[in-house]
Amino acid sequence: MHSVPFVDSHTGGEPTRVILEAPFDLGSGSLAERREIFAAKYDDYRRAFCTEPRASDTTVGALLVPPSDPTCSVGVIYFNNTGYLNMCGHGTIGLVRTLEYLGRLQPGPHRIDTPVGAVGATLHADGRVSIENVAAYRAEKGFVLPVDGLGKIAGDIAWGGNWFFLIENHGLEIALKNRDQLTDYCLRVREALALRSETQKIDHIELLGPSHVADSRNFVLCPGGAYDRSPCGTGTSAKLACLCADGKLSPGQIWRQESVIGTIFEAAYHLDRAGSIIPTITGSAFVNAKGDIVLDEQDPFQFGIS
Ligand code: PYC
Repeated sequence: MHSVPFVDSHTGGEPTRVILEAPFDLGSGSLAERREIFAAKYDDYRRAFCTEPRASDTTVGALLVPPSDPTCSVGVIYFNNTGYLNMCGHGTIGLVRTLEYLGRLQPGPHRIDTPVGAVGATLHADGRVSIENVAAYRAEKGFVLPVDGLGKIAGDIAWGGNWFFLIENHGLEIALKNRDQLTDYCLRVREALALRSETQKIDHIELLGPSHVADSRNFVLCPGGAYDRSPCGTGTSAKLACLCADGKLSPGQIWRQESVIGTIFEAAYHLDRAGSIIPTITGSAFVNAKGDIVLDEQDPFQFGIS
């Protein structure tokens, strides 16, 4: 039997489980290289941390590792019930609050290494956290996709730390009562994207609609099949890239993105010296559990149900 310490939090309703000590050695390569080793040799542990009976399809795991970028104080590899993420906005907000809870980080600016590059993270005195994400961009506007049962759907393809297909004209109300219908719609779109070599990499689907309290409300289907309870940090970054490309949001202008459950991220972007869009996403997270993952050799489901 062995045990692995963790701390759980939620960011706008979306859970993050920070694994404090890897029970295996990933070497000292880049975070992208270490993520490959995690996937190739230790994927059992991903399932142990993120699937039933210990967790669910909403859980995003965050493995804390030493950074490879010397400007960062920590490194993190994100994963879920089905695989690995590139970056995770809500997860990074949760990670910062977890490190504060553990007394490992104070209010102020920090840098965190991820498989897609270093991100900035500022812990504010009131407990909110701002993430300065990797550069975001729109790769294609108005990509037309034939979808089984839905006809031709047009959407934008954008990168915000993960790949997104963003759809405005879906004809559905973005409301929690419609979550099954919204999930079914997104699953069909994702299946259609997966059939085409040029869009296979897109694993997040984001539906956008009007909000009564913010600039927009979204429904984001995550790769594991669950919808994001938060407004999705990387999805909001992808949305900012589209707004900037359409000339609808200027640098520094605030964009308030509401999630399908009513939680809000405040977002803005600046342009770096190369002219790339650097999104900043601000939100709140709360630590809500801590403990040890216990791996018992006698347990047929010690590495999850799969
Ligand atoms: O906040 O970037 C995010 C995210 C990705 C998947 C779930 N949340």
